[in-house]
Amino acid sequence: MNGAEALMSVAKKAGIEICFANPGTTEMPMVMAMDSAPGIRPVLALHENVCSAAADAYGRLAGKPAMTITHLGPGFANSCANQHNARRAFAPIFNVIGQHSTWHYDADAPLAMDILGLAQTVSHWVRETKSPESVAQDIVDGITHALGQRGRIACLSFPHDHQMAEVEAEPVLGKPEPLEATDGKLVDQAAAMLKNGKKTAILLGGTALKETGLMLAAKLKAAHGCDLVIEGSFSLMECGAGLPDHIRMPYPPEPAQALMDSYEQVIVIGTKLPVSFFGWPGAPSQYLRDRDGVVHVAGQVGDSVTALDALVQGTGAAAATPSVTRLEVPGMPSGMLTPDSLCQTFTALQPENAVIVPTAVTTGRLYGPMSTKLPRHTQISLCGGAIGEGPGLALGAALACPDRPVLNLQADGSGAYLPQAFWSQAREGANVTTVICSNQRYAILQGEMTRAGLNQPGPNSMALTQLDNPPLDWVAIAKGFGVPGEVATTCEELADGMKRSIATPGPYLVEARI
Ligand SMILES: Cc1ncc(C[n+]2csc(CCOP(=O)(O)OP(=O)(O)O)c2C)c(N)n1
Ligand SMILES: [Mg+2]
Repeated sequence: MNGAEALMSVAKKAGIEICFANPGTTEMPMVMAMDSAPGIRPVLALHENVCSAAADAYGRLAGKPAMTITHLGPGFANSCANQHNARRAFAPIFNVIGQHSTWHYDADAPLAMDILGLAQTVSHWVRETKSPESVAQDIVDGITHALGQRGRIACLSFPHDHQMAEVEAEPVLGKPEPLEATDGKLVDQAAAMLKNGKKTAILLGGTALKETGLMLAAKLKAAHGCDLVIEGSFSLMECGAGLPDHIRMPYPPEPAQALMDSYEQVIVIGTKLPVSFFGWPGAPSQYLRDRDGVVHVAGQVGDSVTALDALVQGTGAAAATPSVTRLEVPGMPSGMLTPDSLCQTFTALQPENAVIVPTAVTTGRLYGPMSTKLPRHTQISLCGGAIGEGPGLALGAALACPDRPVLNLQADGSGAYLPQAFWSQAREGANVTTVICSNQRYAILQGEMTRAGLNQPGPNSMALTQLDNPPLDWVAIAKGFGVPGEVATTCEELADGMKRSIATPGPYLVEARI
C-alpha cells in the first residue's frame, strides 16, 4: 500500500465517506488511490472554495468530517474564505493538501508556498507528514483532531513522495477531545436567577440549538417565563412547529444592545458573550460587558445540553410542559415580488423536513422571524461573515442528507462568489432549490453608506455597490453550469418555480427579481 492508498483506507475506516476535491499534479497518487483503494465518494468541485463550503455543511449535518483534497498552497488558499466560515461554524473537516516531493523543496518551484503558515490561519491542527513511517499516524491524528469537541478544521500537508512511498497502515484512531464540562457553580447561579422573578433571557447557541437542547430550554421557558434568544450566526438550528419560539439576536448593534438591555438578567449557554459584527463608530462592541446579571454557563465548546439539563433539574422544571410553537403556515401573497412577499412565498412553500440555507443577506432578514412556526426543518447559517458560501453549503447539505429537500435562499451579490457550486450540484444530482433574491445590488453596503451619513452617494460609490450594469442573468449562469431554472417577478411565478423544483429531483434555480 502506498501513502495515498493508506490515506483512503485509513480515512474510510475512521468513518470518512466523501471527499470534495480539486486536484493537480502533486495529488495524482491520491486521485489514483480513489480507484485502487475505493470506498470514499469523490466529488469534483470547480473551485476550492466550493470544496470547503460543501465540507462545512456536510460536517455540520453529518456530524463527521468530509475530506478535502486541494492543490498545494495556492489551491488551499482558494478554499480559505469558507475554511474560515467552517471554523466559525465548528464544522469538522479533514483537509489534505498536496505538497511537492520533499526532494523538490529546495528548487523553489513556481507553486511552492508556505502551506503550513497559510493553513494555520484557518485551522486548529496543522501538520506535514515527516516520513513514510509517520503517514498513517498523521492521518488518524488529523481525523481525531477534526472530531474533537464540536468539530474542527484539521490540515495535513502531504508531500508527493510520501503519497507514493510504501507505508504501514495500522494506526489507531485516538479519542476525540470532549466538550468542556459544565461548572456546577455557574449552573447554581443561573438556577437562582431563573427563580428570582426578574426579567430574564437565556441566550442560546452552538449545540444548544439541536432538538434536545431546545426542548430543555422550552421547559425552562414554560416553568420560569424567560425568553429564549438565539445567537445571530449559528452552525445548525432545528426550527419550526413543536420547538420553542425564540427571538433572534439582531444584526445591527443598536437593536441588539437594546434587546440585551431589556433584560435584568441574561444567562448565556452554548455561545460566547455576544459582540457586534463590526466596530461602528459610537456603537457598542460587546453587548453584555460591564453589567450585572450576566452568567456565562457554557461557551461555544461547552457541554450546553448537560448544562440545560442541570438547570431543568435544579429549578424544578422537569415536569413542565415545554413551551413550543404550533404549526402556522403563512398565506400565499400575490403580485410583484418585494423582499417581504418573496420571503412570505418562500416560507409558504417550504417543505417539511427541509434543510434551509438562509444566505440572503438583506432580503433574507425577514426570513428568520417568519420561520419559527413553519413545518419542522433545519437551518444552517453563515458563521464567519465571509459571504458567498450559500451554493456550496447547499451542495454539502444535499450530500449529507440525500433524503431531505435543501433550499438555499440566496442573495445575488454573494451568490456570484460561488456559482461553480451549481455544476457540482448538477453532477451529483443534489436536491437543491436555489432562490436568488435578485435586487441587482449590494443592498447591505448601500445601507452602510446611509449609516455612515452619506445621503447622496456619488457615482463611484454607486459603481462599487450596484450590480445592474450589466445585470446578472442567473438562469443563464445556472444553465451554463448544468442547472435548469426560470425567472420570477411575481409571487405566483416564484411559487410555480419552487413547486416545480421541489417536485423534481436534482437542482433547480429560480431567479426572483425584486
Ligand atoms: C468574503 C467577503 N467579501 C466581501 C464582503 C463584504 N460584503 C458584505 S455584504 C456584501 C454584499 C452583499 O450583497 P448581496 O449578497 O447582493 O446582498 P443584499 O444586501 O443585496 O441582499 C459584501 C460585498 C464580505 N462580507 N465577505
Ligand atoms: Mg443583492
